[in-house]
Amino acid sequence: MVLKIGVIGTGAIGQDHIRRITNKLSGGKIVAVTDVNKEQAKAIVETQNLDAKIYDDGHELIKADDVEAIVVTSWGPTHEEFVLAAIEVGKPVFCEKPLAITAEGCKKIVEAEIATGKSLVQVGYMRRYDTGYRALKNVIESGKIGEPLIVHCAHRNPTVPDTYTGDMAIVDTFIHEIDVLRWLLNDDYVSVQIVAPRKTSNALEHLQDPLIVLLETKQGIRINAEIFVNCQYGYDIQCQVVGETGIANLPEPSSVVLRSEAKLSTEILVDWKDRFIDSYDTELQDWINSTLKGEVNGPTAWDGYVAAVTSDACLEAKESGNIVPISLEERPEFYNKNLIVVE
Ligand code: NAI
Ligand code: NAD
Ligand code: ISE
Repeated sequence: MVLKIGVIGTGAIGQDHIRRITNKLSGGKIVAVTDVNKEQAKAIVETQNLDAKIYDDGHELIKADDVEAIVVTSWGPTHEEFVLAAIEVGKPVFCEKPLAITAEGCKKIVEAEIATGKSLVQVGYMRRYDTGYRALKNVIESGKIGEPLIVHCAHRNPTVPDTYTGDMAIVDTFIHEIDVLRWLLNDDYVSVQIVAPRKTSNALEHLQDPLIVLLETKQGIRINAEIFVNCQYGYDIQCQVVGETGIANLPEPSSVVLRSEAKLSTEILVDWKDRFIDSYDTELQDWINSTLKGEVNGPTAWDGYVAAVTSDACLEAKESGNIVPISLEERPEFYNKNLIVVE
């Protein structure tokens, strides 16, 4: 069986997802695309030789009879309307992060999905599919380092475009840590504080970069995370868990160890596309497979909502400098069946 997919947003990641579904993965076929930049949508249809119709807008694509499932890869602020429209017609939807840019928007999606009684939404938090994060989770759960006490992490991008706003450090960048750390620790957050160190001279005028985020979890685990989006030297994701009896580090991406010119060195990646390339493949293959079975196996709309509640609190903490509480309601029963299993 082949899942007929429509893609909304043919920018950087939309094109990547189209290429992987078309050339690398099995069980999915791109039958429809749309983008506010129509030329860009046409270009991907041509270069990939897709047998796909180009729609004028996302809503027409969602309603099209031959579109069975939707991938939303347009800009973050547009996600909410497209996911709600897909739910309204009962079609499964894979939405890139963030699910919506506010907790209120995500809540509407959660309520609409529950009202249909069907699991329809998966959010693009691909780090849960990363072999490194999965290995780290297995170590924590094996008890080899005792109970986790502290987590040190860093999310570093070499540079960001001029369009990158101050809030994007949280809603676009740090949102990955927000999701993956609660999954890794099997915990939720209770408070956040954000402090600003000396600003790098490489950041644009409007941007405070880097930032240090201090999160506390329900179990009392303390997380300190650096967000540094103009670090220049590479795309670098670090995560170290300090436990009662040992320390566990996220594995570095594999790279040839080079002895040359009196140096022992390994390369550092520079692009997010390469760092998590395998995770995107695994994530979308899992989405296609589970969608064909009428299930959602990956991060749910509830996970998207929790990430947004947390990122709202982070934005407040960034603005005020205060310790901001994070309060969540109980997870609805509807989402208990979707808990991802790590092999
Ligand atoms: P992009 O700017 O390259 O692409 C977005 C595309 O969406 C553009 O082509 C734009 O014209 C189109 N678009 C915007 N609004 C639209 C609308 N209403 N209807 C149709 N098309 C519309 O951005 P990029 O980097 O591809 O990011 C897209 C999304 O993917 C964002 O939500 C971002 O957070 C997420 N993303 C996720 C990553 C991950 O690691 N999971 C990595 C990069 C992006
Ligand atoms: P992008 O700007 O390259 O692409 C976005 C595309 O959406 C653009 O082509 C734009 O024209 C189109 N678009 C915007 N509004 C639209 C609309 N209403 N209808 C149709 N098309 C519309 O951005 P990107 O880097 O591809 O990011 C897209 C999304 O993917 C973002 O939500 C981003 O957070 C997410 N993303 C996730 C990861 C990840 O690691 N999971 C990485 C990058 C981006
Ligand atoms: C981008 O949208 C991503 O999702 C990348 O993973 C992240 O590193 C980057 O900072 C975001 O802008």
